Amino acid sequence: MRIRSKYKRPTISSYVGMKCTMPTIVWSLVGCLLVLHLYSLVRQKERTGEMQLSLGNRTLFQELLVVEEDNIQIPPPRGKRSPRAAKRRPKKPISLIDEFLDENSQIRHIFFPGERTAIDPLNEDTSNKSYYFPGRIWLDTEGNPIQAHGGGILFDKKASTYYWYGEYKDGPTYQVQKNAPARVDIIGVGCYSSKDLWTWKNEGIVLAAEEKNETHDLHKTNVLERPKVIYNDKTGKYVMWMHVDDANYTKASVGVAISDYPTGPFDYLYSKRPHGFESRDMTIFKDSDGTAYLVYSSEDNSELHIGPLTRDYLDVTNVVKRVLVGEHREAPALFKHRNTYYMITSGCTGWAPNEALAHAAESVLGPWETLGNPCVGGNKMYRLTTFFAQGTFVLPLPGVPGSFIFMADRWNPADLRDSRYVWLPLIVGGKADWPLEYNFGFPLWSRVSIYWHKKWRCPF
Ligand SMILES: *[C@@H]1O[C@H](CO)[C@@H](O)[C@H](O)[C@H]1NC(C)=O
Ligand SMILES: *[C@@H]1O[C@H](CO)[C@@H](O)[C@H](O)[C@H]1NC(C)=O
Ligand SMILES: *[C@@H]1O[C@H](CO)[C@@H](O)[C@H](O)[C@H]1NC(C)=O
Ligand SMILES: CC(=O)N[C@H]1CO[C@H](CO)[C@@H](O)[C@@H]1O
Repeated sequence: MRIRSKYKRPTISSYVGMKCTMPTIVWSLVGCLLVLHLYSLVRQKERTGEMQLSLGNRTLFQELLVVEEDNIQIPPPRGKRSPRAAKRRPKKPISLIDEFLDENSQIRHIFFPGERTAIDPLNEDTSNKSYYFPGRIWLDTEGNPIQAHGGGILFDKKASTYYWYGEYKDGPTYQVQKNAPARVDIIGVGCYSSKDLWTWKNEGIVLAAEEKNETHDLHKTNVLERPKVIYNDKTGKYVMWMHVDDANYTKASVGVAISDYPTGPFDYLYSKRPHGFESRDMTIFKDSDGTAYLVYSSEDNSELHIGPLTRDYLDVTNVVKRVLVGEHREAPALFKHRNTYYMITSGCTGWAPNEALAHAAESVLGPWETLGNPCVGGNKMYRLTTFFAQGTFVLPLPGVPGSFIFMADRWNPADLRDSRYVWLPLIVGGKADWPLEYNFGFPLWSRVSIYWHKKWRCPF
C-alpha cells in the first residue's frame, strides 16, 4: 500500500467558486505564460548542467539512465533449510527475502559475492577501473575490506579530498539474548580518504570505543550507529553526530564529537535526547547557507523530527518540527537540488531490507511530501527492498547538477562485518512518478530515481 503524505497543498478546487471577470481571465493568462516561461528556464538550466560534461562523459551519463533488468531465479526448495530461515516464515512459500536472509541459500553469492570478485582498486584491470559493483566486497588501498557501515561522506575543500566515515564493525557478530538484534561490539568510527570516490585509504579509527569504563556512552557493549561528520566554517572544527544507545536500544540518544582535523582523533563530548525526545536512526544535513540540521526517528520510530543545530553545530536549538508523522520511516538521507530538499528513507524492519521512499520539501523543516519508491530497474524484489539494502547517505556528484550517489548498506545480520555497500546513481529530473500533489496541473516535484546497475561508474 502506498503511504500518502498527510499534508495537502491547496489545489485548483479551492478556486472553483470564484467569479470569472475579464481582468481575472487576463491575469490568469499572464500568470500561465509566466509559469511556462519559468518552466522553460528551468528546463534550459537542466540541459546546461549536462552540457558541462564532455562528449565521452555524456555517454557515461546516459548509461546511468538505462533501465537495467536483472532477474534472479529462486532455486527449487530443498529438504534442509537453515533452522533460522525455516522459523521465520514457516507457512509461506520461500521468497527472495527468505533466500536473502538464509545464510545457506544456494543463491547467496548473488547477494554476497565471494572474495574472488572483490573490488581491489589498486589491482583492478583497466577495463574495470573506476567501476562500482554494488554488493561486492570493496577493498581499501591496503587490501582489506572497507569498514564504514551506516556511513556518510564529507568533502573537505581544504584538502580537496573525500572522507568516508562509518561504523567499523570488524568484530564477531552475536546476540545479547534470544530474539535480541544481532550486534557487534563498538570498535569505533572508521575513516577512509579518497580523491576519486573509488580508491579509499584507511585513515584509521577516528573515534574509538571505550574499553574499560562501563558507564561511558561508547563502552564497547553499547551501540554506536550512523556517524556523520560536517565542517563548521565559523569555528573551523569537524563535528561528528551519531546515534548512541545501549544494547537494548532504550537510551535512544545522539552523541557529539569534535576534531580539528577530518582524520581525527575526535573528542567525544556528550550524549543527549534531542529536544527531550527518543532519537534512533539519524543524520545531519548542512545547508548551503551554513545552517545544519539534525534529523532523527522518534516516538518509537513512528515519525521523524528535524531541528536546526546551534551555530557551532555542537547542540540542537529548541526549534523542532515533527514530520512524516505515523509513517514509521528511518535511515533518513537528505540532499538538496535547486532549492528543493529531498530525503530518502527506509521502513523499519531491523536488519531485513524493505522499500525506500523519496520525499520532497521546500523547507528543511517541512512540510515533507512523499513522492514514492525511487528505485528503478533490477526486478520487482530489488525495487521493494531497495536492492536488498538500506540507505545511509546521498552525495552530490561534482559538476553534474541533479546527479548524486545513493549510498546504502546491504546488512548481513549473520556476520555484520561482512555487510556490503550498494552505491547507485540517483538522478533528480523529469516529472514525478507518482505525483501526489498538483499545482495548476504542473507536478510540483521532480522525479527522484535510483537506477540499478550491476556495474557502473561516475561520468567524470
Ligand atoms: C571486469 O569485471 C568483470 C565482472 O567481474 C569480469 O568478468 C572481467 O573479467 C573483468 N575484466 C577483466 C579484464 O578483468
Ligand atoms: C567513566 O565515564 C563517565 C561518563 O563519561 C565519566 O563521568 C567518568 O568520569 C568516567 N570514569 C573514569 C574512571 O574515567
Ligand atoms: C537488556 O534487557 C535485558 C532483559 O530485558 C536485561 O537483562 C539487560 O540487563 C538489559 N541490558 C541493558 C544494557 O540495559
Ligand atoms: C570518458 C571520459 O570522457 N571521461 C572524461 C570525463 O571528464 C574528465 C574531466 O572532467 C576527463 O578527465 C575524463 O577523461
